[in-house]
Amino acid sequence: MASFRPAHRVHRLLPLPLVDRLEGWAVLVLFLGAVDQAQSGFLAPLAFDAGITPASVAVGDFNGDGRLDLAVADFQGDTVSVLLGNGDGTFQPAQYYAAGARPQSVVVGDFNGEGIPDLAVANFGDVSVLLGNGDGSFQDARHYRAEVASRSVAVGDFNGDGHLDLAVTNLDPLLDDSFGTVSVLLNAADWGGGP
Ligand SMILES: [Ca+2]
Ligand SMILES: [Ca+2]
Ligand SMILES: [Ca+2]
Repeated sequence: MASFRPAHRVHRLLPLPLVDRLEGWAVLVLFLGAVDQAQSGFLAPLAFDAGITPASVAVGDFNGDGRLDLAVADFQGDTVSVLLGNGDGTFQPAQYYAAGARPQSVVVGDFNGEGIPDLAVANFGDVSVLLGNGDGSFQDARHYRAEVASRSVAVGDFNGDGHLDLAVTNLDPLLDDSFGTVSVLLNAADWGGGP
């Protein structure tokens, strides 16, 4: 059974969310870059269904076709949805995967190191990891304790061992001693053969 090591605090920081939650939106809005010199800025947005309250979006090529795909954390749906890209700025209908309670943030990384992108999702009280299958689908979420309420998650190899780790912000509504922290979950590098 794979695991991240238990969370521990490394800094005391203001609990500013890295990603704002857009509660009430039922679609993911994508702004396309300008395609010629006459058009400055972004074109009009294209919208794709992405759950009840999409809160965070991340980018990766989940099915290995060379076209960028999207992963969206849905706060009220308790899911992460995956929209496979068509390569022209449009996306296929979302596929939904259970992520945890009240997911707020999603990042992409190859956590088990086999070359296929995976997802990490910050939920209310834990972080879930959904290993990618390489065809655009994902395995059942594995859950790792964080603090009371994780608002944002970031990925990086923080101890330089070649395995991607996670940093998770903690928003504690009870204002106890976990308030104002960011937790680091080091990758134990043992993911086994299944969830
Ligand atoms: Ca793709
Ligand atoms: Ca992987
Ligand atoms: Ca590491």
